[in-house]
Order: sequence, then C-alpha cells, then structure tokens
Amino acid sequence: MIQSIDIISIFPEMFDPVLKVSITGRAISKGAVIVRPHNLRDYTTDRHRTTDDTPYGGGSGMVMLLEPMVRAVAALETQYGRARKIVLAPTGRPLTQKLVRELSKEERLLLICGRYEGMDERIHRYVDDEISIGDFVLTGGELPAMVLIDALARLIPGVLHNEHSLEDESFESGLLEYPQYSRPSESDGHAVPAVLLSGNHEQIRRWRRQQALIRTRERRPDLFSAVTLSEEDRRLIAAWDAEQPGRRTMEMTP
Ligand code: 9D3
Repeated sequence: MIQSIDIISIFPEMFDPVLKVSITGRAISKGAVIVRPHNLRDYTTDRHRTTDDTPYGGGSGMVMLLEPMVRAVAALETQYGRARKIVLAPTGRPLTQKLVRELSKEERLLLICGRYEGMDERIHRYVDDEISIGDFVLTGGELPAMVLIDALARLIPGVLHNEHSLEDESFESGLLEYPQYSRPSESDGHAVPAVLLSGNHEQIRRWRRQQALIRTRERRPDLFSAVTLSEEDRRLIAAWDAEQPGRRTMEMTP
C-alpha cells in the first residue's frame, strides 16, 4: 500500500493545484497518501543552480544533468527511506492499469520528471523503472507523474465513494465499457435504448455485454483480438451483425 510519493522536478509548483482538488486531493487531505514535490535546483551545487547542459556529440536541445538527479535521489532516500524509483520518459514502458496495480503495492515511490530533450542515459543505474503514458510528445514528465498519481490514488481503499476495483478488473479483462445513460430518457429526439428502461435485468446484462463487445471490436481492434470470446459472446456479436443494415453475408457474395 502506498504511503508516500516523492517527486523530483524543476517545476514542483506544477503539482500544487492537482494535489488540492479531486480524488487525489481527497486522498491526500484524508492522510491516505503523502505527496512531496521537490525542486531539483535544491540539489545543484553550482552558483547558477544548473540542471541541464548541451548533449555530447552535438544535436539540438538540452539534456538534464545527471549529478543533481543522483544527489536528489540519494538525499530523499536517506531522508524518507528506500523507494521504488521511476523515471518518466517517452522511451519508457507504457503505463497500463496492470502496472498501476503493481505500483500500488509499493510503500514508497520516487518519481523523477525530466524536461528538455531528455535525460543523461546513466540515470538508469539509479532507477527501477522508466514509464511513458503514451505515444505523444509532451514538454516534460510532470503531467505524466500526475497521471500516475491520479491512477494510484483511486486505488487507495476509502478514496472512492464506491469501490471501482471490480470494474477495473473487467477493464483489465480487456473490453471497453458499455454505453451509459441518465436522465432525461429523451433529449432532442435522442432516446435512451428501450432495454435500459425495461427493468429486465437479464436483457440489460446481455445488451451491455453486446455493446462492450461491439465497441471494442470497432474502436480497439488491438484489445478485441486479445479477448477470449465465450459462446454467448459469439452469439451476441452475430446477433448484432445480423441486425445491421447494409450487411453482406457469404450468401450475397458473388
Ligand atoms: C526528439 C525526441 N523527443 C522524444 C519524442 C525528445 C523528448 C521530447 C519531450 C524527450 C522528452 C520530452 C518530454 N516528455 C516527457 O518527459 C515524458 C512523456 C511524453 O512526452 N509523452 C508520454 N509520456 C511521457 S513520460 C515523460
């Protein structure tokens, strides 16, 4: 269970608003988790408090200096105890719910955020993992660190009003969620699917399973190909396909 998360960044104040509000803020104010952002500049030793320099071999941009990072890591582990040390970087392993669950079992995390074009490769001698939040380019590791903290905070028991953990398991089982509706039952000519108002819970369960399957096939073929379909799943998919106008069956193919 996570006790504390330390963060090393040149913009520690970026974390303040996020730590105050929402689920993360609630987890922190309840004392469920302690989050401490630290300024990398406090671990520099030169007069200008330098945290970056030009890359050996040339090229554009700047590279985060190794030494301030290493000093910060050492100081924080001495002060607060051993932590699982994670560097946020676009070259890291993709963040998944499975990895979030694994990290949620640690007592302490130490997150290292980079800026500029990247970090000195030797940082890997001092850290346990390198994590990315997806294949898009941000300006630094601060937002990815906040994404990770948010995902971890909602797994702390008592942080969410209703425990989502079982639903999460179903996401981990590999399907997107079914569509949801609330009041009104009709809006601007768009009605809520009648089955959801029927009170027939077995039919509702089947409809939701069918929608989850169809959506996943349409939007996330990568997830869909990894799912093991039950006999019922196959029937629900076949029934959906048969209902769709403009379908082409084998018989129609010349
Ligand atoms: C020219 C190569 N660039 C990588 C595509 C260099 C580079 C750009 C931006 C290196 C670091 C960054 C800042 N991004 C992060 O630190 C980062 C990140 C991201 O940009 N996307 C997804 N996950 C993450 S985790 C850290």
